Amino acid sequence: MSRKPVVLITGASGEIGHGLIEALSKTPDRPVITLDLAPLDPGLAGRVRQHYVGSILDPQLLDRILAEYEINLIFHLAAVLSTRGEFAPMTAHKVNVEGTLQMLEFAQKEGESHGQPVVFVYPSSIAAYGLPNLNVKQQAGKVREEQFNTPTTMYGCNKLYGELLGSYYAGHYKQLSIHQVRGKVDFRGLRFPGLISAITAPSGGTSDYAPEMIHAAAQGKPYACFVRPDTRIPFMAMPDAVDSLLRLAECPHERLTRTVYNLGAFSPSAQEIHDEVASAFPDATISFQVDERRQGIVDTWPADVEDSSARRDWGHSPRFGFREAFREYLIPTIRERYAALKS
Ligand code: AKB
Repeated sequence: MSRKPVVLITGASGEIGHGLIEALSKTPDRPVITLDLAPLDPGLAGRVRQHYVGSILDPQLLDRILAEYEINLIFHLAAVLSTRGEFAPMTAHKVNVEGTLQMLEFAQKEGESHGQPVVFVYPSSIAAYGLPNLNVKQQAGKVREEQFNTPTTMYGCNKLYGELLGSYYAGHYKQLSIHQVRGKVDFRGLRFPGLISAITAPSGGTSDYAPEMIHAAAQGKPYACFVRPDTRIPFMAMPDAVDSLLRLAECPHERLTRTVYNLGAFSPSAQEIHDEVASAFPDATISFQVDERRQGIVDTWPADVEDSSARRDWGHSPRFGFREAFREYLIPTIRERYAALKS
């Protein structure tokens, strides 16, 4: 009996999943199956072949999926983000590390069963960095992949280890075994900056102040930004994040020179984000009420990242800079969305 070839997305009900499902559904020759603890948004459910409500930590569920489908591409999006992870570090470890390990083992079994490497796309994060203090952050400029790999959050530690696990599965899995079982997982990681979507609002992250500020202003709600106005970290508009996932997934393996890539797009301060939002929504009430503990996390993340490897190897090329992201994507789409919800 032959299994059906599909793409698998874990954590599909989250922010990235939303955009990714929409993009993948435009190429019907690549059917998608999804897995998440939550049901899919009704607007997306019709775009996937099958949605499994369940956990990446449930081996029986993974076995069922393996029995039914032939999977050659996995987008492993399921994760507990940096703020939530500090309230529940054991849960973060379970989902982010044990869950990733289960999914890598799943990819290995899939690869062994159909004989082809399974491309495993893994969103990592700027949280994988840990700069020791603000002085070093200001001096560091654009941080390269191998610098400051000393994260201070549970999520950052989990993501960095997830990258290492992926490299292990890709290059050294069971290296002492007499039978050659290596090379069945083609692991590809991207260190995303903070992401901003016009369609969905994030939850559980520490870069959330940017999207929260815009979504609050568009709904006429007051917003207290929890970081200082001079805080600077890299951000990216969601369509560029989705585009980069697809580009990296499609890139021929021989063109890749690393297993994990930095991705940059724009790097505004919180004050610059405030100014852009306030000029689009002049009635917005935005204040700065610094939460020192969340500020402490953002201060360990780089102000900008060096992403020339991604640009050279697989053509990372974000469409939106700071002003375009706001003026051509975020503001018009968010306006339209909340106007439609009102009517
Ligand atoms: C978070 O804030 O935890 C995430 C991230 C930067 O990975 N958005």
